[in-house]
Amino acid sequence: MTPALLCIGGMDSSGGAGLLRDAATAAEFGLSCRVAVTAVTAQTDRAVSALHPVPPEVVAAQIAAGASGARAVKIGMLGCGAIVRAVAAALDQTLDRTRVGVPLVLDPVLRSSSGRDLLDPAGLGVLIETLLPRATLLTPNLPELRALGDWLGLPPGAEAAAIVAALQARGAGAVLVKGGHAEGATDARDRLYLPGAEIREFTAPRHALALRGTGCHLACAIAAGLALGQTLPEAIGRAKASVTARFAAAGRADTKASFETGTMP
Ligand code: PXL
Repeated sequence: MTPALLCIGGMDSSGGAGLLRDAATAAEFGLSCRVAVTAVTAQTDRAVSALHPVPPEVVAAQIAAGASGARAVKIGMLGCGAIVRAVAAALDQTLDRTRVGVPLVLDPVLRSSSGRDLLDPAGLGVLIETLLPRATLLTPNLPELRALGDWLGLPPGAEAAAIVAALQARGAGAVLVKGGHAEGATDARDRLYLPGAEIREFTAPRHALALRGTGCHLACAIAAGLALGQTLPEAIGRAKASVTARFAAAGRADTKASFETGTMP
């Protein structure tokens, strides 16, 4: 039987991010994808025009139906505190009953790239209290890391390492800080903080092209690697390669499109 991944997150009507991106990533790694939809969004690359949360009990029912036998869990957009709570309770009930030690990758999605909040402020606190202690890996970008640090009461200019230490003191496992939002950076430099180990760096060339859903892709590809029994550094390395390949393919498509419309220099 094809091993399954359980992806918990939102539907992005444009198909750029969210669960459709997760499903494509799972397929690339030869896994089947079960989903628990937390919200339906209507969006383009420029704006989110509607956001409809799914009732928490329906989110919980999807997890109860899909978690059993899943080899790993990936969590993305959650929407609000009530859904975060329902997800934590449903994972507790279903996974603990069926299987101990299922890896969980938690992508703390706070905003769309177009700037709409995808988790309300209360939801962030509930995420820290209920889901963080279960996460094998947390994958914040720099703005998300800052928001987590603010919630934990760290000073505004706190170093990434200090915020990570505070998160690990609250029970987080490994933390992968994604450097794609660093100003002026020429590389996408991600740093893996494993408790009690040296920091490991993963570097990939930074692309001029802005592709939506990169965070979803990376977190889901890491979850896929863990589902297949890879170590965390191995899974991260392969996941970065998968994201880089998508950029390369999109770049080729972009070049082709501009050639076809006659705008090539
Ligand atoms: O990339 C973060 C993200 C995750 N999930 C959904 C989204 C987005 C960004 O737009 O729409 C559903």
